[in-house]
Amino acid sequence: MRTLILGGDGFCGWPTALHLSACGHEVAIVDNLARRNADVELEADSLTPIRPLGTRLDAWRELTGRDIPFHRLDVSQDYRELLDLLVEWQPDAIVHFAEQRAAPYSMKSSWHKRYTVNNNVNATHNLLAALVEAELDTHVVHLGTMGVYGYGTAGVKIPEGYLRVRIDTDEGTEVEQEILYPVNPGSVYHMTKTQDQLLFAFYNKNDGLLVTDLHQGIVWGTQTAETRMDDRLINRFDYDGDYGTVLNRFLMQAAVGYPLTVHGTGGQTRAFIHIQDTVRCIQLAIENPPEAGDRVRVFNQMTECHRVADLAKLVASLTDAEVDYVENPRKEAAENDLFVENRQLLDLGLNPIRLQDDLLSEVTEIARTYAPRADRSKIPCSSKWIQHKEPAAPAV
Ligand code: NAD
Ligand code: USQ
Repeated sequence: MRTLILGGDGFCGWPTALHLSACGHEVAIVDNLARRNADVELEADSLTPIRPLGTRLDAWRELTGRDIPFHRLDVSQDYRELLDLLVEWQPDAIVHFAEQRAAPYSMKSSWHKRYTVNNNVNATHNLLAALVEAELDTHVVHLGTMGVYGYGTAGVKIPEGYLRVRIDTDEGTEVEQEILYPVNPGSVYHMTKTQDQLLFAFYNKNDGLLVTDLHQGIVWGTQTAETRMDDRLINRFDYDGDYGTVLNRFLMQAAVGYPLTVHGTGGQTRAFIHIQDTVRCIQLAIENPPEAGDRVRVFNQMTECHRVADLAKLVASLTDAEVDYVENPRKEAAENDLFVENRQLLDLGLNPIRLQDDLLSEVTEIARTYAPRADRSKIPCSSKWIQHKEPAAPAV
């Protein structure tokens, strides 16, 4: 299969490109290196020493004999180049990771809000418009987020994308329908993923585009079977206050002796998945495409739910780290329960890696090994959901 990876230099995209290449797919990468540029802007860096993309690709060719071409273009802006590439390369599947993915980064300022909306919504729309113009029936596999649903569940499992509802008609009868699960984003970033859903629904209805939207939980871990093959293939590990996600941050904080930064009471419950399972899920989605005429297919790509405070306690028990309950910079529920339906990927053959089984190796293999590269000043979360104005000076 010919598979194009948009955002193939990123945390999820790079190991996915290698995994699909190892599985025999003909793979090409598109990326504009925006994520590496954000590190320059934030004066932050991956905990792991990631190599330039050219070095990564040379190493993969040297180790496996497999070539992964790289096209540097901005999916949200370089429409003509994207269209030409699709017409020339005729991919069977496109995995779309090419979005700004950090909630705190998306809330830093009006510039960051506008950048995130322009980048994410236009990238998705350009891809869909280009597929129609190129007259391709390529399967689009998009990385969405569990955050489109919000994290409250009224005691029922969050279904995979669609909700069955009953509505009273004016005639006093009842009609039943399936609708997209009502959205409830908690950041500008998460909001762009809810906009993506509407774009997919429209292009699926109007043009019959084949789309699988993977509503993924928080990805933890670093390495996959392929990125472990050589130091030059190592995956990125974000730990800074904007891009670092909660569990990987706790692992790194434990390794450098920084008290674990639990926001508020840590009552927030979230869905998680290991990076090795991420690449496996994407393979399963690509190799089992929807049929022509199918509506947008939604899979909940997560394997387990945990409360943030419990994760902190678990990491502390493995490492002797201290736990610090800091003021929550976000506007989010102090506590929530979360129950998620994830049958479809399990039925396709996903065999999840459990957090309990792999957490310790992540601490020793990655967090402790690269701890000397850490910059402690980049750990605090400085992006606040509400920018408090200075109180007005008292009238005299
Ligand atoms: P990342 O920032 O590491 O990777 C995204 C890649 O896309 C980067 O290499 C970036 O340079 C590229 N990119 C961004 N905008 C682009 C554009 N306009 N044109 C071309 N390339 C562009 O993020 P990630 O963690 O790999 O996440 C990938 C996707 O998975 C995102 O869409 C994210 O929303 C989703 N996701 C991630 C997680 C997670 O925990 N990391 C969880 C759920 C969903
Ligand atoms: N949190 C802490 N301490 C920290 C960092 C975070 O308590 O040091 C808390 C946050 O307040 C939040 C929870 O942990 O309640 C998760 O935060 P996160 O930064 O790990 O995850 P989030 O912002 O939701 O975003 C990440 C990815 C995003 C993806 C999303 C999946 O960056 O791309 O879409 O996870 S989900 O959370 O399921 O929506």
